[in-house]
Amino acid sequence: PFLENVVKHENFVTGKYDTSFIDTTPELFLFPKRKDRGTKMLTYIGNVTINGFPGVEKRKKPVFAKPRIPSLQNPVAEPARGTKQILDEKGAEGLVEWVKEQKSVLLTDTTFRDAHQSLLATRVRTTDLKAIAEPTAELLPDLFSYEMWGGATFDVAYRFLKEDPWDRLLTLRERIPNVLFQMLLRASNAVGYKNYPDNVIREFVEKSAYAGIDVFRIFDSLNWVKGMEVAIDAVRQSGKIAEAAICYTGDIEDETRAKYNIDYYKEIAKELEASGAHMLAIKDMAGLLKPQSAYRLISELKSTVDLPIHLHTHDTSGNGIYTYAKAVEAGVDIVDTALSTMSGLTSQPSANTLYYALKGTEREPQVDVQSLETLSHYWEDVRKYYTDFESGMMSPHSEVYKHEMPGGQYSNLQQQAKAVGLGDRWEEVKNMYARVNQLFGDIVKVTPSSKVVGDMALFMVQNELDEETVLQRGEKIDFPDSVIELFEGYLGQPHGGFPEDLQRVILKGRTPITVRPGELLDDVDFNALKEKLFEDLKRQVTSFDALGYALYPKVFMEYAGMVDQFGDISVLDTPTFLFGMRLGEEIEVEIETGKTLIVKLVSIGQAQADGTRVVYFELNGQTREVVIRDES
Ligand code: 3PY
Ligand code: ZN
Repeated sequence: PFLENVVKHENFVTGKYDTSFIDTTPELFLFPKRKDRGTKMLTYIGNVTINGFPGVEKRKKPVFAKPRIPSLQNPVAEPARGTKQILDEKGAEGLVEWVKEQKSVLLTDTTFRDAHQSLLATRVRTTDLKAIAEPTAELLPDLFSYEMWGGATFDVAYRFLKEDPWDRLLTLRERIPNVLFQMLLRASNAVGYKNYPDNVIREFVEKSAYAGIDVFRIFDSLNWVKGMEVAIDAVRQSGKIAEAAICYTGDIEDETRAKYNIDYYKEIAKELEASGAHMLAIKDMAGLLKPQSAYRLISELKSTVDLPIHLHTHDTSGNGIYTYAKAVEAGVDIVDTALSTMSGLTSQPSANTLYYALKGTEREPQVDVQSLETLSHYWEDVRKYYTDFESGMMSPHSEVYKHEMPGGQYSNLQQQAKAVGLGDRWEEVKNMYARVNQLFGDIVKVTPSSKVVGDMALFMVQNELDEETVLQRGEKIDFPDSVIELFEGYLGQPHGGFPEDLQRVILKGRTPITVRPGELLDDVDFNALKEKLFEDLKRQVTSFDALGYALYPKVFMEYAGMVDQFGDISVLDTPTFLFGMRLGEEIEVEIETGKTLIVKLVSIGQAQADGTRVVYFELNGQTREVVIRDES
């Protein structure tokens, strides 16, 4: 009877129990509180089957074809040596020399990071990356790097995928020993949306390097070099490659946008070279770099600095391949591409397509195009799991030259607009985004500054505000927090400063800072933090956990709570993770190497008066029931 009581207790069923549950209902606890791994997993599957997954339209689990995973030519052999070995043997400087000696244009593949950040709201799970990791290492050993971590993947892993981003890095590193791993680092904002103390940045870089990152692409969301110095130094200390990026905005060939002319870019390039960057990246996050401008920009930068140049763009306008072709002609060393079925639109241009564009020229990429096609088949299949996260953009979008929204922001802001009831005013929001940029003095827009512009655009559309009203009646307006922080100087300083009249009404008497925010923030005491986490989580705490908490305290604790409730659900296949199971379906779940559970969904009981349902499974042939609250 006691057992009956506990498992049917509402807080127990819904997982809303903690140790206070024991104190407040001691009578229920005549047996160990913890559910076993199997039951936890069945609870997750039962719950998602009945209640669905956030952001996924609730429907019966579709039937997906098994993704086409190429079999390894030689499963026991190491994949061919690649750039990782060059770095490990010759160090950062040696690798830079090697890059300079290459005649062919080198490629970075972004499929594991920016491609899905830009097409699928960053939702691709580690299990789908892991399944194709070894074939990728074997089939694409000639690439410069795989961009596979950082940017939004870090918080999305904890927040939405309920998995540990560090596990992803370690897991992929184990399977891909031959090609450089690259990440996107938002300088003093790390992989977050605000400035962190310097010691958090240093600790983050050190642990990321330790876990497997080789190339750190470092950018500041206002192109403020001062804000990048700590990160560049930390990367140099770690022996890895500091690839400092200039974010590209405006149009160097457009005289009406003189603020961001060629001299602006050349100046920053020189500053970055002087600050110790090993390589220079042009980060064209919105895809604004037009072909002729690319030719001029790369040519002039090549004669301005002695660093390899790595170009990143998004294919939003449809001009991506043409832009790369012109950049290649001008001598760019490396370009970012994605496998064809994960390319185009807000993602990177297609590697497969670029190969054919350059075939037969002296800069033809050293890559086996058949391998690109084979791997693209896998992604064509896997992408179908994530349809609910597609942006809905179906064709090239040349309007990007007007609104200048980064590829990774487009679908996000659209979601945000829907969430605040502005879904049917999306055209106005895009237009307002461009107007806010001008109101802010024409700033660089990339995470997190782009988010501030987006927040302000939504705020103005929602409150029917225009520029004049903001300036004239701003003293009485409560601006969004992110806008206040930007104008206080907590994201750094924009080129040319903030427009003073606007800054005055936003800050309402507060004094903005002009120093590096990191100079004002207290260091985090990581030892104390680990002790606190040890107390709270009641388990061993790693340096990775401590960093997860330091960057995203609330998100990290929610993630830890989920693991406590459901166990490690990263082991579930993606269709099951997003849709649960069909009646009568049987799946296999490898919960650890060599240990597989066979799960069958047998039936789902009627809703009870208390709003719960009993879900009947077979787990390795044994009947198991879990009680799930039906939220509908
Ligand atoms: C990020 O910071 O996540 C970006 O991809 C910016 O372009
Ligand atoms: Zn990008």
